[in-house]
Amino acid sequence: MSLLPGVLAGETRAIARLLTRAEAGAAEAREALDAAYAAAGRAHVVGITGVPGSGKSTLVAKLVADIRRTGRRVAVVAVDPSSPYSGGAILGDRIRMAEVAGDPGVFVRSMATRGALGGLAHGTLEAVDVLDAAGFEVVLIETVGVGQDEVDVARAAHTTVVVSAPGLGDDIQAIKAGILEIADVHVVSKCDRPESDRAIADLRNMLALDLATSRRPLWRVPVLPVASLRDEGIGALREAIDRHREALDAEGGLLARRREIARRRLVKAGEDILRERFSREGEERIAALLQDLVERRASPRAAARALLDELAEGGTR
Ligand SMILES: Nc1nc2c(ncn2[C@@H]2O[C@H](COP(=O)(O)OP(=O)(O)OP(=O)(O)O)[C@@H](O)[C@H]2O)c(=O)[nH]1
Ligand SMILES: [Mg+2]
Repeated sequence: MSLLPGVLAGETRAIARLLTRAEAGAAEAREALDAAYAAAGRAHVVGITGVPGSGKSTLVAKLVADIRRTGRRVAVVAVDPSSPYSGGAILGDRIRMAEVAGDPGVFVRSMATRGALGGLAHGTLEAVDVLDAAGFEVVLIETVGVGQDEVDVARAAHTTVVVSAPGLGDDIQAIKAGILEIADVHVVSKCDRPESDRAIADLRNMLALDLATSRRPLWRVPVLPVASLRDEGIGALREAIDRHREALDAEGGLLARRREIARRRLVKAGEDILRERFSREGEERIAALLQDLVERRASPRAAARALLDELAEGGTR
């Protein structure tokens, strides 16, 4: 049975089922996901990233409640919902504690960190398509900014928020994680703590240096203090996120960003398809080619080419 009509009507159960099937890699989900992609494109996709334990989930729960107060429906996809080494809580718990529990205008989904075949970015963004198609006006993606895959997910958003906590080290952690430059909005979290002034000043200084070489003269990246546990700064963050979307619209940047996201997703999808086919159909052939490689009768590149040609002859899916 197709889940798509239910998804397009925004039915929570149909959405949850399609996401489960997609995550399990069910073949029958493929068509519905392709249709979801076609129906998507209206949501404002916002990436929330930062090092483990920086306060992302706590922030997201508050942000969701604030966005709801503007009347919009909002969905969250959390990748790596809780890293064991950070003391972070599972996002669902935070949401359950927040005032939005039980609200049908809120949908929260945690994704497994990584499928057996890789493809974190691909799967996450397909979940975003489903939620977008289901009529959620804002889709938040929480990712831990630690690896290239996670950064890729954050970059697939229209607006990327980078969260830094004060006092977790002398350097600004975002630099270490290599995510500073992808921020459209910076948040310094846990601003009830005394060290937060220093973190805010450091970030602002860095951005001032950065401004000289900025390729985005029309958008000034703000540094916003937030204290999620005290509900301070959340409204200002929501406004900055909305303003960023408006700025993108106004300067024609949204189309450029959509094209860039589309390009990256196309390449990622291609890589995923290849990886799947290698592991599903290529094992036997790989085993046969290994001896040629070991005995240097073929180079890895030549052998890979031969393998790809064979797989291409085998079908197109
Ligand atoms: N003092 C203070 N602590 C906070 C604040 N926000 C979050 N925390 C604490 O910081 C810790 C991590 O918070 P999370 O929201 O789970 O952080 P996270 O970035 O989602 O963590 P991971 O998902 O594991 O990467 C928890 O102990 C929170 O209670 C805040 O505004 N002030
Ligand atoms: Mg979290």
